[in-house]
Amino acid sequence: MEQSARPHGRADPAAIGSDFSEALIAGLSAPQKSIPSRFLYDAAGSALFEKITTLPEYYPTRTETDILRHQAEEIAAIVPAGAVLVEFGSGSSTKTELLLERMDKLHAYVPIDISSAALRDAKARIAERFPELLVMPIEADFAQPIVMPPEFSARPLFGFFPGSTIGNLRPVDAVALLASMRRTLGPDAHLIIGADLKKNVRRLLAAYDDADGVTAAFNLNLLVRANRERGANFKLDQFKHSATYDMRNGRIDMHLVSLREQWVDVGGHRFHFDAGEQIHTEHSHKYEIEGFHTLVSEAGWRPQVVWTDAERLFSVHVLIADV
Ligand code: AVJ
Repeated sequence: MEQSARPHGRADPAAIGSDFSEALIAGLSAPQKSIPSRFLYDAAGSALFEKITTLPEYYPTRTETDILRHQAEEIAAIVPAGAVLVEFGSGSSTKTELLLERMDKLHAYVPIDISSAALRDAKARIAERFPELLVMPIEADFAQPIVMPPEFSARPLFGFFPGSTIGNLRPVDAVALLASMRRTLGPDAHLIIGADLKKNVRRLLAAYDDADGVTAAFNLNLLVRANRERGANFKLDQFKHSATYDMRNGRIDMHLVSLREQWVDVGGHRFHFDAGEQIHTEHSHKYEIEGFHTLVSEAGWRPQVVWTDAERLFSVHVLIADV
């Protein structure tokens, strides 16, 4: 909200806090309780997610990184000289370096993230490693429309949206986001995007409910955060992590399950939980390549290339803006 009005400015921490407050109250007041998945990523949550990416069960990060490493040369060949690489939700920008290594004719790199700390660290590291490259971070929520710096408007823009983050959105919302990215990037744009693939259900469930309980801690951190930031009194041992696969919608659903009947206070509101009642916390959609192609087409993108790994666990697509 605030961020979109000032795409180059600082996000207002108070606005972000009240955003969490409002989302929490609204989400817990609905008949099906929920907390939006974007709130998983405070400092502690981001650190837990980084740990998830190294777990043996969590194949997406490692597999996508391997695909990008293998195809970096080919991707770089598609990017015209003088282009600008725009990354949506750049975080630590680790995967980006694999591409930047090959893109020696790139004019600028524009990482977009809501975390000013992540942007500062990424900018310092990348500027040091690629001294010729102009790095121009934008502190913003990529889910909001973003205005590119006008000096880039005549240049070919290359979007980069790895991590299968698109999978967190319901298909209608995914189409809306992809269409908004197309508007942000302009008429001659490309988009490199990662999408997790449908596979054996046991493998999927293990990736979202690992043996060490890191994903459980990542999910429960939402309640830790509500207690710390919003003065809530969730008892952490009275909720448990759950991950299930919804076959019909082709997605993993994460929930926090109340282990007994209880009341919880959150910022002056009281919420009742039945024993076994669930708070929905994340969707993670899995695609077939054809289905993903249909989805991107609805948002005005044309599939140009797709790469997968030998086990067909994950897919990386290059899309072109349709005229
Ligand atoms: C960061 C959205 C790709 O859906 O796999 C990891 C987040 N959730 N384990 C995903 C996540 C549980 C992740 N994404």
